[in-house]
Amino acid sequence: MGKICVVGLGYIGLPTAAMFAKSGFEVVGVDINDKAVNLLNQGKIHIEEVGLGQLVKKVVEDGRLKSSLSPEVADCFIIAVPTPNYPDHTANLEYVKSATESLLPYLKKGNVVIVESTIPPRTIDDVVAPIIQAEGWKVGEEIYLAHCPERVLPGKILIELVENTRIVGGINEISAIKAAEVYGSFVTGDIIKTSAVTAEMSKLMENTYRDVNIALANELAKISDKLGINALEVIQLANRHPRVNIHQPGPGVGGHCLAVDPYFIIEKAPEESPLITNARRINNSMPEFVVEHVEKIVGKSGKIAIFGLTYKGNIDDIRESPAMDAVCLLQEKGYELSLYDPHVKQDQVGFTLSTFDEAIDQADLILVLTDHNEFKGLDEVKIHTKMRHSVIFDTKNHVKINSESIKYYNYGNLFKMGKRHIELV
Ligand code: SAJ
Repeated sequence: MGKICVVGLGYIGLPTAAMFAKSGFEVVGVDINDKAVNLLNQGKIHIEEVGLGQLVKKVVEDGRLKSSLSPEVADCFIIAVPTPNYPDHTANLEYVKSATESLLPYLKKGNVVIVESTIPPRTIDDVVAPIIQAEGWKVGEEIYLAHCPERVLPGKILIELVENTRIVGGINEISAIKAAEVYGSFVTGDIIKTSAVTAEMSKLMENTYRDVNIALANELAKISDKLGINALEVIQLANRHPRVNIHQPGPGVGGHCLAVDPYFIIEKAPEESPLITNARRINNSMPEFVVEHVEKIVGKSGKIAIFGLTYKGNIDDIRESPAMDAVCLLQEKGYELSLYDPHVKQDQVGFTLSTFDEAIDQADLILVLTDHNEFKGLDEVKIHTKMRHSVIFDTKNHVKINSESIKYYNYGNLFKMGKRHIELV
């Protein structure tokens, strides 16, 4: 076993570092966040992930994982830093570049350098390799370079890191072989070797596939609203075909993957990607679509209880959340809003959060924007007694309502909304 240096100790880098340590490597984790580094050296973690706390504690106590503000000489370097996007949606590669530069003083012949960060196609060839070459190294001969994207789901990271198929894209064949050997230490899923650019593109296309399919479902919701069709029933029926899988419509697409990655393709080939571009437009238009329907229900003013702010159910992540966009639009229009999200902490948002009781008190509408488990069965008696109007608009088709006197809308019956369903009191 050798030594691995992991640069970037976030949601991907830290679990990856810990898994390598568990499988016998000596691992040094590097981050610019000194608080995170100090915590880790005490065997504690700065992020939430199932099972990660125990694992890190063990490998730190065993002396196999330590953390530092700067890299060290190692056999393999893994870069797992964020790739945020600029306001025009193009990829900001500054962290990837500076992480690569930070390794240069420590590189030695035979090292393997792996980039796990999500990057636009050709970044390994056009951005990362030239930085290493400029130091005088022959990339692919003296230093092996590869892109190995991650594809794990938060909450299941430690399991998926081991079991998922891993794509290993080398700048040349020998680089792919060397990088695949590294992952072979703990990955039980298939490890598939390819070129760096193919690996870059396949990672982006996984999330783009999902984004485009969700856009199709959202477009169906809009069409069905116009034509008086139950979109949810259409999806159910069409999906009985053995080769059809229409996704679910909703208030839009959020998170740091689906709402970001397709733009990395668009920036490289804008003329050739009208479908991907339009899918992004459609999904981005959904908060506005939701707000138009809120207006149809409550009219120009009223109190709206927002249920759910995160980008998807049962997590605490509000990055790129369409729910937050809908909240801003409703606020601009002057509605009184109360926000209820049992997974979000007050310091995460600039708005005041409410309890369930406070949120529904004298509300004219419950607007469900996230499918948290807590929203599945709501207290119908309280809805009756506390709300001014017992109406729910469930953009995730998630809430189960039994009482017939609660008016319930989802994307299956939008067309039943009249111009105005509630008389103002
Ligand atoms: N959504 C819908 N309709 C659907 C499915 C999802 O509107 O039918 C929405 C969700 O509400 C959410 C957004 O899409 O706002 C994204 O959620 P998600 O669960 O599809 O994906 P992420 O962003 O949490 O994680 C994805 C995963 N990629 C795929 O499933 C192809 C994950 O495996 C990747 O590791 C992750 O992106 C990543 O890091 O790239």
